[in-house]
Amino acid sequence: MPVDFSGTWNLISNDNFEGYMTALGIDFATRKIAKMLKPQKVIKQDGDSFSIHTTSTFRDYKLQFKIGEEFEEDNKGLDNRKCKSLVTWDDDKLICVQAGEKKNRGWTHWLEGDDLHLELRCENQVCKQVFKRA
Ligand code: ECB
Repeated sequence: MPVDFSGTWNLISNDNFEGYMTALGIDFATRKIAKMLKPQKVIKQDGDSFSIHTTSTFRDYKLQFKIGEEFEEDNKGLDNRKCKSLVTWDDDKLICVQAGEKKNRGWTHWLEGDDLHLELRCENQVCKQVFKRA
């Protein structure tokens, strides 16, 4: 049985979000607002099908995908660039490669104890987020 990420998760730490957003070309004013946010993730996992809904007081972002099936991602409300994205398992880690204009773009989710971890990558920047169950 694979690990189950399902649940509602609240952000408790957010390391180098500023660097990640700068690598994505997010403007100064938007970065100042965005780095104050404490987003919540609602993850639904049903076999190989996932939905990850990231919500905040400023912007929301909803992603749906199936493991191993490449999809068009629009990053609407984030940097608005389109990517060809693919999510796969690497042991108990969920790995997304977001191929497009930005090199080395992607993310990894895993569970550690009771916490949900997320590494967000773009170019040479890595943002590390940790979430606890709501
Ligand atoms: C949606 C809450 C954050 C809103 C930030 C608003 C503006 C900043 C613009 C771009 C920054 C890039 C990403 C924001 C960081 C988190 C949003 C979702 C990141 C993501 O790809 O999550 C994955 C893995 O959980 C699922 O989409």
